[in-house]
Amino acid sequence: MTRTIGLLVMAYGTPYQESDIEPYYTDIRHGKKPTPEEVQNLKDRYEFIGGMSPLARITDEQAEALKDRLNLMYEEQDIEFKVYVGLKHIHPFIEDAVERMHQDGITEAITIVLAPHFSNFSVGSYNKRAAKAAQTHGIKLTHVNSFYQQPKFIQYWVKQINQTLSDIPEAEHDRTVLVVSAHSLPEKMILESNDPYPEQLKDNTRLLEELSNIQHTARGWQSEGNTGTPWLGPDVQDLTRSLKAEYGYEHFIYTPVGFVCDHLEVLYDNDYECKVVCDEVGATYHRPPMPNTHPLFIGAMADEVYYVLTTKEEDANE
Ligand code: FEC
Repeated sequence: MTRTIGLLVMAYGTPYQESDIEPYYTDIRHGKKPTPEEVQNLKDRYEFIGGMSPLARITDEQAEALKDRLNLMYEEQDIEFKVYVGLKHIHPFIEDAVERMHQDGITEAITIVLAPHFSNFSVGSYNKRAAKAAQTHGIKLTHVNSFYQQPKFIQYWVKQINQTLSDIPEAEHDRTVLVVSAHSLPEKMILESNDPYPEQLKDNTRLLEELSNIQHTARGWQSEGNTGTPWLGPDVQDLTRSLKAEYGYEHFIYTPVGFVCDHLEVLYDNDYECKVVCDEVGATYHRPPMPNTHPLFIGAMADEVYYVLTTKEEDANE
């Protein structure tokens, strides 16, 4: 008999239309309404990237592609994955997705967040919500916590970095720097809880440095919020200015590896804000394509799911 495993794919979520922007922002702020100026500022950023974000569409495409890939991998074992998308800040919320799994008679599921690095405040908080909802329905959950170390994930970015480098004249490679970044988080939360997030970005950067043809790398944080408290730094824009001042780099290649697709934080924070700084300091801005549904990226997540499920079954058999 075919064994069915729920595949709960969790992601940040984005407004579907302009009228969703205020409630979405309020949800991000844990129920605290943003001011009209803050809402307008966010509306302007969405407007700048062409209206709404492509995130909703790409999240669904990534989830479908992952399900298809897993079903191929597990075909011979007579296991079928059924996919459910659950979002953090807009419908379908994580809890809605778990509810649908229950209605469909799912009793076991694997969860994955579309974010490669683990922080208690990002992936950890998605997992907690999923676990709480699953518990009420007696669904057994297994979590993928991070997948940045998966060889295919690293291969994806190495390939993109080398491709971008090949568009830069070889004589200028020594004056080219790779800026590897992830979403910033409030520093206090991270430092006080000994969170693995900064260490994982460091390790990710090391792997790219070792395996690609790049000669110079720097690590930075991006898209920080406005909470009046310090966030993890350096911010990629400040970093660009200081690298230019100290080393005189002429080319900046940005790889926001903490994100997995085209969305506001990349299309605005990198493609607009970092580009403005590059223009200002007289350097050339480069940003390789995001993973989206690239087979290496989907393969990396599928391999991590396979690894986690296999390890779990081995543990259960011991
Ligand atoms: O619509 C889109 O295309 C963009 C979606 C989007 C993604 C994303 C990823 C992460 N965030 C993380 C943490 C925070 C913290 C705050 C915060 C604020 C915002 C705002 C928008 C937004 N985030 Fe986000 N984030 C995305 C969108 N994020 C919009 C509100 C306006 C602004 O600050 O720009 C601060 C909350 C506060 O003000 O108190 C903290 C983390 C990630 C990466 C992991 C993940 O995807 O979950 C961490 C995509």
